[in-house]
Amino acid sequence: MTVVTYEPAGEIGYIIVNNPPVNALSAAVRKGLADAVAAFTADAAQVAVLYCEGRTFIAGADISEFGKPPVEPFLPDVIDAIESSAKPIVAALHGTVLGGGLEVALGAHARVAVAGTKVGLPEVTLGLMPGAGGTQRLPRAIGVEKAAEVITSGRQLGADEAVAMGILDAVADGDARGVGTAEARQWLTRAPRRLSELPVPTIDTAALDALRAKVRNAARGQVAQPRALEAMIEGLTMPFAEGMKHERKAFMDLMRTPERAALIHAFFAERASGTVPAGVTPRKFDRVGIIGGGTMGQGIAASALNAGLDVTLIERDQAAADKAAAAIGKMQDGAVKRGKLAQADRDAMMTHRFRTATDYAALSDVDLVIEAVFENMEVKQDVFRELDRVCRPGAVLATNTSYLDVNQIAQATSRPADVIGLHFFSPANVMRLLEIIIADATAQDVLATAFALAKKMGKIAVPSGVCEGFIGNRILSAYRTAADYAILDGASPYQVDRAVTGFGFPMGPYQVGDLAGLDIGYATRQRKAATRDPRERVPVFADRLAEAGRLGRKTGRGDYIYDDQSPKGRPDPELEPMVAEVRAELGVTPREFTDDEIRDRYMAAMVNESARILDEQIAAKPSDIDAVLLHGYGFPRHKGGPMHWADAYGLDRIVANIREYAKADAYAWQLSPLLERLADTGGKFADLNGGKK
Ligand code: T1G
Repeated sequence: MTVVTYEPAGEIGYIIVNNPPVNALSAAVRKGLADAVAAFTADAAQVAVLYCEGRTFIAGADISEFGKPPVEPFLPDVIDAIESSAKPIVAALHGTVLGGGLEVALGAHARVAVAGTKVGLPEVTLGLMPGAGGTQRLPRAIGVEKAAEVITSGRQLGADEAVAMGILDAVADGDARGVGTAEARQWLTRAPRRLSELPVPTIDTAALDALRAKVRNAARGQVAQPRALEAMIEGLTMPFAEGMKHERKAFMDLMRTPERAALIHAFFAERASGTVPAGVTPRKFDRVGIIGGGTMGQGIAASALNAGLDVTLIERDQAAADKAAAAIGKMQDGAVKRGKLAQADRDAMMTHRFRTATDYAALSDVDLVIEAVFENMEVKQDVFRELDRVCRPGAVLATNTSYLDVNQIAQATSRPADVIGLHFFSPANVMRLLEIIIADATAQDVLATAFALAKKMGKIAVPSGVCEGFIGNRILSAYRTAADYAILDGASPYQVDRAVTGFGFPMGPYQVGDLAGLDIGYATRQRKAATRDPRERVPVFADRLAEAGRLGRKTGRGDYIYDDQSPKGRPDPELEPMVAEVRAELGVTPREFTDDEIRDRYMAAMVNESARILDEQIAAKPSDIDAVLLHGYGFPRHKGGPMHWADAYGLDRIVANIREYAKADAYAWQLSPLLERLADTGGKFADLNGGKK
């Protein structure tokens, strides 16, 4: 397929890119652009319009080419050919013009956009930096400080902001070809205007130092942001051509970093997880019923409303229904304040697409119901028996349970094929992760409906089989237990949190526990006590805290103390003596831990449980587990997720660690046969991703 064509049309010629799905700058597109510029040069046309077919102007370099040997023509050379043209080339933009796409536009002599277009240089989010002139042309167009902010944040800018900044010349209504043609007519008698020929703007060193500090703080262990900033500044001290070479060298250095490999892995992992089963048509899901107006029900309702769906929320009485409605309205008011939602749209949504009821009969014609009531099997089974009675045939019946057996819930109905699990993460209108729990009887078109709902909601959908905790919470339980055992053996919760945040997590397990509430873990341990294997060690200190009413932030004390003096929590001097007392009761002689050992144990537990989940086919592939940990549990994105990290760290090292730990506690450290097999054969988790990009 021809991905770039040149269309002569009298005094204005058209360079048209058509490389679905996002006009990425593959080798063929780069070659096609170079050929099209040559054809324009030879043509009688006075001005050319460069635009794209499909949903967006060029959205960047072709990420699937990264890590492979680079193929000519290289992008900087193609952009140089565009900018060097003796006749003006107008870039007409639409969609999301990102990375190399914006760099191509910066090489053109004018840049106009269709209303609604977004632009950006997101390379740092991939562990890279602009590598085709972005760090040298953008500062010449908008000044150093603004260019530095755009490049190191990697954020997307709306067209109006981009015009105000000087990145774009104009925004207009219409389609790209039309908007570009109108602009081209203004250039019929003008000479090309080249950004590379503009003088280097002065650099305010004070502002720059402030930005350097901000970038260092924000980057938190990442290398791309600081490197991009320094490469830009250094390049600007050189003539343009030298600056370009300097940029390219820095770009290629970053291309070789493990952070870049991890971030590209994460990019594809989150896109490879939730695909609709081939050839299966999803059922309708325009009208959604939600059972339960608590925190989860409210968040799910807001997410469904934001996706354009019609929502009926059921609560047990009018007061509870009104409270839920008020809370959802407030969430949408927040979206209006943040500029994410127009007031009129907010009012229309809450008036026409949202309602509450206290009688299940209100659900008689909905297409899909999401139950979000108390996490108790009997309560949920009662709800599903009622749904089975009132919902129309073919309605999808979903539970938001975070760990209960979806098969048992399905068996409470006469239509188990219509039952599925949709495990949202709180707050459900913010967190993108959605675990789709496939029960034994779940029909394929019900599964397809769940994936289609997730896509409409902008969720990252990951399929999971039925087990306690599904994928994320089951793995969380494993690495949380490893942390608790380190405490029993001598470490402090504060050291564990420091070691884990030092690895890159935003919070450690004890900070997370205090936030979620220590009563949750306590209730789980109580629930399991009767069937617990006697070899399993119990974090008695955690029970002591809960039994003392120290439940974390919500009671002002948990593992940390929370008060006006330290709203984010400070260590509690009473904690370590209490833990020491527990160790004495258990006859444990405490020992020192290094942060590295804590991290190794934490990660070994995470990887080992992940391998078990893969072996039991609860998760479909390792990159799905990465997507879950990245989007639901704060795993540092520049490490790619536990599976990608484990491959880089070395499966043989992890297996050796587990075998060492098992000498002291064989029950806790039972090595996954899959992990052992991979390590023994030099395999990697990546080998199990089914060839996905
Ligand atoms: N390269 C290859 N494939 C890409 C791609 C890219 N840049 N962007 C998207 N895709 C694929 C994606 O994998 C998916 O494939 C499909 O397109 C739809 O994507 C030189 C070096 C553009 C905002 O970082 O942010 O330029 O799963 O599901 O939600 O300095 O894709 O269908 O097979 O995300 O509508 C800079 C990355 C690269 C943009 C669209 N560019 N992409 O979002 O669709 S580095 C980026 C996005 C660079 C230069 C440097 C989003 C999107 P499949 P999607 P979407």
